[in-house]
Amino acid sequence: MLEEIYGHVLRRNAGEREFHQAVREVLESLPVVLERRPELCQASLVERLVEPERQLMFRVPWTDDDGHVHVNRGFRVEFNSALGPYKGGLRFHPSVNLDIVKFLGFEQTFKNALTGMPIGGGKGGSDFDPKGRSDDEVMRFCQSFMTELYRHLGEHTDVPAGDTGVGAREIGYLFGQYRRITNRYEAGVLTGKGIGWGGSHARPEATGYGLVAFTAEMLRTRGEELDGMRVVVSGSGNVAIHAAEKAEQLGATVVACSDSGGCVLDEKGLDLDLLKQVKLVDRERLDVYAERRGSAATYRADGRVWDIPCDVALPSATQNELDEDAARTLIGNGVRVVAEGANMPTTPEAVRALREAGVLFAPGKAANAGGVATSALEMQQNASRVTWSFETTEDRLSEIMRHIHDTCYETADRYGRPGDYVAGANIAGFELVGDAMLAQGVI
Ligand code: NDP
Ligand code: 2IT
Repeated sequence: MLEEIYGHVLRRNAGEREFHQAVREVLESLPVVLERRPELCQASLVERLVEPERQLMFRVPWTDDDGHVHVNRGFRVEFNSALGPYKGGLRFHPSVNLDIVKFLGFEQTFKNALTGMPIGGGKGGSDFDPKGRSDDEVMRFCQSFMTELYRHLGEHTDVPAGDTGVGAREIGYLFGQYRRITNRYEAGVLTGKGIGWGGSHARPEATGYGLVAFTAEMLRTRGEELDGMRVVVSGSGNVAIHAAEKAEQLGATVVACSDSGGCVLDEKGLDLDLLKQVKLVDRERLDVYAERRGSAATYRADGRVWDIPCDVALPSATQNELDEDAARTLIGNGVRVVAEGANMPTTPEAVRALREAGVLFAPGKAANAGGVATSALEMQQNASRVTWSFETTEDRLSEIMRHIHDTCYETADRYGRPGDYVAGANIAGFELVGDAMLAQGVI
């Protein structure tokens, strides 16, 4: 039956390779659970689960600083609302298309379920490239994007946040336009807001911090800890930098990171203040980091970060960035843990190679769920019009990451796949969403 459903997904979503990949990976985990719980394949439940509830695609025209008009495409895929309002980020990157947004929305549905919080799954974005654009251009783009999207949003309907290319600056412009059009101060309609106007402490840090908390939990099952370990992250954006920061706080040395231009090796450990300044404030490339850092760091244009020996690898840039060849190099160099900060960064062949070599592997839908979980904490704070301290919020995040880890670990055990976090995450996420869909009837 699952093969038949997958065949239908291939035909109905022709050419959407990332979406196929994400669906296949989940379906491959399901035979054991459907055998034990046949009610979860009644009423075409799996067929409904792989079909988004709603897919929105719209034109986004905007004017650049020289007066030229550009036409981008906007997307929002509202994938599943069985557990709560659609929730998930917006990605602005030239590679964004319907395929990418659908794979992300599908993953988000299970990820959000694993947090144990009342949020459904969705994702959106645009093929707009913010690189090299002025703040004014980004603002005009965001305003045009929201002028269409606002009618589909609402704190009880659909609540976007950031993702690649969308951070506090973009969320500010998007929120301003939403407030202006609707004449409502509806703080809970977007998350990742600034701290002075409805944002949550620890939301910027949450995905990276949560990723490292999950990694530490995995190591604990083997009686090990991060202290003294050598870590490599890919990417140097929101997720990568905050993962590096938490890993350093726990006593690890983060020796390398990357961006779309190349990677940097810094044997004594990355200078995170400098990295934040270069990447998050100045919006510069990593060669600028290496230049300002002096002799401590080496920059490798087009270099592969996975060639640098490490105990822990945290792919935190983009989908399918860690392939089988990279996995074999990591294994050869003695890697102990690979935990996904990005969404689907490891190819299926690479995941197989890592698992066969006994490397602890954490799928993104579990390991990077700290970001969206803290978004849900932001929604809670907005609903009750309070702001918690950084410490309170981070404590809750740590508790949630422990809960997600234990859920995946115990579910994998319960279904005869001990230590298989991919199976654990997929099965636990499926049971949570599936049970709710079953209870709510054929919709
Ligand atoms: P940012 O935009 O802050 O940073 C992205 C980083 O990845 C940059 O260093 C960028 O390089 C690099 N990158 C992006 N696309 C590519 C590409 N095609 N090839 C090579 N490098 C690339 O994004 P985030 O850190 O927020 O997101 C990173 C990943 O984490 C994404 O997969 C996202 O979906 C996922 N994620 C994000 C969450 C969040 O809360 N922000 C939550 C959970 C997952 P450059 O600077 O050169 O562009
Ligand atoms: O992939 C993700 O989980 C995110 N980009 C965060 C989504 C959110 O709603 O905070």
